[in-house]
Amino acid sequence: MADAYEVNKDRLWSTLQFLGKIGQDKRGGVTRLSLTEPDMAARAYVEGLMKEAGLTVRRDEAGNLIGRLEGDRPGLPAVMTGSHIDTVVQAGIFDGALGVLGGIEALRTVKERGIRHRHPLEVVCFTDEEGVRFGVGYLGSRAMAGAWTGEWLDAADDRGITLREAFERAGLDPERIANARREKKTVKAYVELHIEQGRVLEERQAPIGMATAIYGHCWLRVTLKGRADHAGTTPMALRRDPAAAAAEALLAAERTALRYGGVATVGTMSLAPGAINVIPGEASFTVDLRHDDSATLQRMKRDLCGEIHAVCKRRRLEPVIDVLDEEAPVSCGPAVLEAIEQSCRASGIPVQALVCGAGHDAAAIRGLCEVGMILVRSRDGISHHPSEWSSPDDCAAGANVLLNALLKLANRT
Ligand code: HGY
Ligand code: MN
Ligand code: MN
Repeated sequence: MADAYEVNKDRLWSTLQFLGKIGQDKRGGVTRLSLTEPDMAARAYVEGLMKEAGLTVRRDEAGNLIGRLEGDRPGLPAVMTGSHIDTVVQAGIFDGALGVLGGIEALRTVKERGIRHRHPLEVVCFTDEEGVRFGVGYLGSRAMAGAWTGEWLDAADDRGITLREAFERAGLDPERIANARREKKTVKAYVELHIEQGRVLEERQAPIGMATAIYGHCWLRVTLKGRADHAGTTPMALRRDPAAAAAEALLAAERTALRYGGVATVGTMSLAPGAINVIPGEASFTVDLRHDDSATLQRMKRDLCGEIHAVCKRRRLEPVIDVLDEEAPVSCGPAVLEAIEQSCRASGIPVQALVCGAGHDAAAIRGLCEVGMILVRSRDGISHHPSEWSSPDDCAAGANVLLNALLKLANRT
């Protein structure tokens, strides 16, 4: 086996640019929320690319697109790669897309070059990794790993469309999503290529990184109910103002993150009824808590909820705190780490180990097999933003490391 195979860099870059035009948002960036029309158009493009690459393609009950290349021993468990093409709002064009298109490019290169491999190779385009539309992420990867729960089907987006309806409109049967579950014996390992979305690699002047662990997250929706009233005639001492309480809660989230060395984000907030001269009756906001240690993440959640309740007691408000989504931190597996390290060395790329602050489908697939991640440098560390960017050279370098890591895993029993 050659030391280090290389993908077709220009072809990878042109597919990234083409996919990046699907779901362009007139406010800037791309918006391809899960199972919306732009997402479905992007899926059709990806399915066509998988077929063009000579892969057998199937869509599982969760809508995951799975491109497969049989190996010399079809009965062996698959070595899998993949990622997502759904995005956040006004996103960049690399988040998730690089992992799906880089995986297709890697398998296409194996096919074109007739490179032998024992285990089957698969590339997966997972359904709804981001969770932005319905408040629950990793839907496709969790379904594949057997962690699907039907409760999610009643989650609704901001137009009141439920996840159930969205699956039905996409031609999927909501009652059969759990059947996407795969047996552990059918998958050997999973390696995901993804942009770093942070600034560590740029600070180290390194094009490629290897994740050793992936942060866990806890998503909360907090609703504070007070009493709407007149902005002019209501004395400050008589107010039950949820907006002021929300401001205290936001600062409590920031303090909690700093106290535990994690991160906390309030990314959405709304006030009702929402008029300049009306004291709000209700404030609603979400909190995204993250840490690379499970027990610490739970302490962050417990502390913050306690502080919110204390603020509300003092201000005579009623808090409702819903846990929307939780995923524990995961460690990357030794066999995958070794394959990535060897693959970096074969390409003459220094190995840069780092913990991944962003969440990925790999965290859910850890329930199925060993996982690992190859990270590609992000310019200025920016992501979830239209100016998210990685260079053609770095993207190709990441896909080359992926290609050779997959082959190493697929040629060992
Ligand atoms: O939120 C995340 O870290 C990822 O983009 N889903
Ligand atoms: Mn993302
Ligand atoms: Mn992503």
